[in-house]
Amino acid sequence: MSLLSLFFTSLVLKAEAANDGMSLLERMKPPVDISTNGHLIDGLFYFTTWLILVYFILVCAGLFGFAYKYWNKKNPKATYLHGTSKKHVAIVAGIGAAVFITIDMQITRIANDDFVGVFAKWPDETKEEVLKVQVLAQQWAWNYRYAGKDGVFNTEDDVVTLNDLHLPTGKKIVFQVTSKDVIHSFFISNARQKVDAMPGRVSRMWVELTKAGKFEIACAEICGTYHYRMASKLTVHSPEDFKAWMEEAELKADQVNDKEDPTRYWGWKWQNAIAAATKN
Ligand SMILES: [Cu+2]
Repeated sequence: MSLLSLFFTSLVLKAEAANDGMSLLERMKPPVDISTNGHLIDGLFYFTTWLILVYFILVCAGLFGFAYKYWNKKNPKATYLHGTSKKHVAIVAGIGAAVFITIDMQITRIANDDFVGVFAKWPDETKEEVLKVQVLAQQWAWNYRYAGKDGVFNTEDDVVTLNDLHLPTGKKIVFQVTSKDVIHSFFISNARQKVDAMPGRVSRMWVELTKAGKFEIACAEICGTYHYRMASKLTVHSPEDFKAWMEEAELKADQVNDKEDPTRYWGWKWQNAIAAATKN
C-alpha cells in the first residue's frame, strides 16, 4: 500500500470515528426525511445531480475524444475555423437547446408543479384542524408560541418555549414566522422546508410530519456572530404523545406564566393563510 492511500484511508477512518460510525457514503446523503412532501425536494435534487452527471460524462468524452482525434502526431497541420458555417452554428445551437430543454426547463417544470400543486396549497384552517405555531427568531434563539387552551394567540394561557419545538405526526402544521432583529431563516432540514424570518413581516410555512423522534432546527441565514449556535431542538411525537405533552405544557404555562410581564406577549393575532392570500 502506498503512503498516499494510507494517508487517505486514515483520514476516512478518522472521519468515520467522529460521526458515530457512519460511512462516508451515508454522510453524503441528506438527513432522514420525516415529512409527507420532503421526497419532492429530494427527487428534484437527485434529478439535477444525475442529469448533470450525464452531461459531465458527455463533456469529458468530447474533451478527451477531440484531444485524441486532433492529436498532433496524427494531424501535424493545424486548421483554423471561425465556427460560422451553417453546420457549426446548427451543432452549437442544437447542443445549447438540448441542455436548456432537458435541464433548465425540466427543473423549472418540476419545481413549479411541486410549488403550485403541493407547497402553496395551504390547508384550509376553517375546514380542517391544523396545529398553529408562531415562531419568533432573534439573535440567537428561536421562540415558539402555541395558542394554549383558548385557541387564541398572545393571551395569558399561551404555551411559550425557547429552542424547544414539539410537533405531532399525522397533522398539518402551519407556522407563522417573524424576527425580532435581523433576517433569519427557519429551517427544518428533516422536512426539507425553510422560510425566511424577517422583522416587520410574517411569513408562513406548512408541513406534515410522518416520523416521531428527536431532530434539530437550524438557522439557515447568516445572522451575526453566533449564527452557528442558533440551533433548536425538535421533538416529533405521535398524536397521543403530543396531546400529553401539550396538556402538561398548558398546565405548566398556567403555573409559571408571569401574566404581568409585557415581554411575554410577543405574539400576534393569527391570520388565516387562505383568507390572507385572497385578501391580497
Ligand atoms: Cu439566525
